[in-house]
Parts: sequence; C-alpha cells; structure tokens
Amino acid sequence: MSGLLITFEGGEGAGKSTQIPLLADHLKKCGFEVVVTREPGGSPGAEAVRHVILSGAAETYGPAMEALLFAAARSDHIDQKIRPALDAGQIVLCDRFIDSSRVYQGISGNLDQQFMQSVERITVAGTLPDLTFILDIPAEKGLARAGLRRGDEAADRFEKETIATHEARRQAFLAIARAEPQRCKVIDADRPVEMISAEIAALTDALLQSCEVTANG
Ligand code: Z5A
Repeated sequence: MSGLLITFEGGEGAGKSTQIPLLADHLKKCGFEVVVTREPGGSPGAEAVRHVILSGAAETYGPAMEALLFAAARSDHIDQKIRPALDAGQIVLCDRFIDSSRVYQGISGNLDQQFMQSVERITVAGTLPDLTFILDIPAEKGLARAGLRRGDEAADRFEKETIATHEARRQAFLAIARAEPQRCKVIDADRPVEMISAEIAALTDALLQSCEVTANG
C-alpha cells in the first residue's frame, strides 16, 4: 500500500506552517494516519544540515554548494522518514520540498537547469509529491507576516534578501504551477486562515477520492 506525499510551498510568511496542522487535523478526523514534516530537516541528519544552511555558514561557498547541501538533507529525509511513511500507507505533509530548491537555488541562485534537474532526480529517486499547494501572497505582505512572527529574533539567511528577490521567487513558484497544473494547486494565501484551510481540505479530499489511499478508522 502506498501513501500520499503532499507538499506546501511558497514564499516567506505565506502561511505554510499555519495550514499544515489544520490539514493534518482534518485528515486525522477522517481516519488517516498523517506524518507532518519539513525541509530542510525532518530527520536527524537533515536537521543538522538545516542548521548549517539557515545560519548562513554555507552562503559564502555559493549557490551550488547550498543546492547540494539541501539535496543531501532531502536524501536523508526521504530515506529515513518520507519513504517509510509512504510505504506504510500514511499521508505525509511536508513544509517545502523540491520546488523550494528549484526556486531558491535554481532560479535565485542562477544555477544550470540541467545540474538542478540531475541533482533532483538522484536525490528523490522517484519519491515525488502527489499534490503540491503553492501558497501565493505578495512578497511584501508575506515578509511582513514573517517579521511579526519572528519578533526580536534575527532574520535567517533567506529572509534578509530584497523584496525584488522575494517577488521573483513568487513568480517562479507560479511558473512551476503553470507547468505542472495536475500536481500544483495555487492557493490565494492573502485571505483568512479558515477560508484557505477549507479550500486546501476540499482539494485534498478530491485527490483522496480519486486514488486508492483509504482511512484506517
Ligand atoms: N529553502 C531553500 O532555499 N531550498 C530548499 O530546497 C528548501 C528550503 C527546502 C527555510 O526556512 C528556508 O530554507 C526558506 C527557504 C529555504 N527560506 N526562508 N526564510 P524556514 O523553514 O525557517 O521557514 P519558511 O519555510 O520560510 O517559513 P515561512 O515561509 O517563513 O513561514 P510560513 O510557514 O509560510 O508561514 P507561517 O509561519 O504559517 O505564518 C507566518 C505568520 O503569519 C504567523 O505569525 C501566522 O500566524 C501568520 N499567518 C499565517 N496565515 C495567515 C493568514 N491567512 N492571515 C494572517 N496571518 C497569517
């Protein structure tokens, strides 16, 4: 039995971490086994790499180095957590995944597309999302939300970048959604939390009805 991999993508402050537990609750109420995880991180090895990347320690070595660090973390995360959960028929909800690498390293880092595609193919080894929610919000609004949430803590390596860079990333996520409309659903994230979660739950329910994943409860 194979589970489902559902990923959440989008710019800073779009509301991914807010929406994931709401979808998890909805699915659990329907009787599904749910695993919530995140990238970079999600397994002990990947969490160690997360610290290196988000502290900015690898930034001076360039985007290719960062892309490979994200890939190393993802490979461990998939092996240790995601694939075993899918093999057990569970629904995995992951905060960021391959599209973040495509956008942050591939587009913002201006890396060769063939290099990025090869790294992705080797890293995921066939474990690809069944459904991806791209939470879309103007960069300025998302960053304002992320700033409020952070409070006095320092911005991380990516939050510090310019509005133009964040807006370009937003457009890159939307371009991925246009290229893969079957997998990617663009969600207007500039709305009340409950309205967004209702749309996400409805789209997930529709996918579940069309595939073989069944609830245990
Ligand atoms: N990265 C990469 O470069 N390459 C990769 O391959 C991967 C990642 C996997 C991880 O950061 C960084 O790594 C990330 C990309 C890069 N860049 N940055 N920064 P992270 O894991 O520390 O954080 P994040 O993924 O960027 O989270 P986030 O985008 O900052 O936040 P969010 O999860 O989308 O938003 P939130 O925490 O749910 O909400 C933010 C605030 O807004 C919070 O106070 C909420 O209460 C509020 N909120 C949420 N929804 C709403 C609505 N609907 N209305 C009003 N207020 C709301």
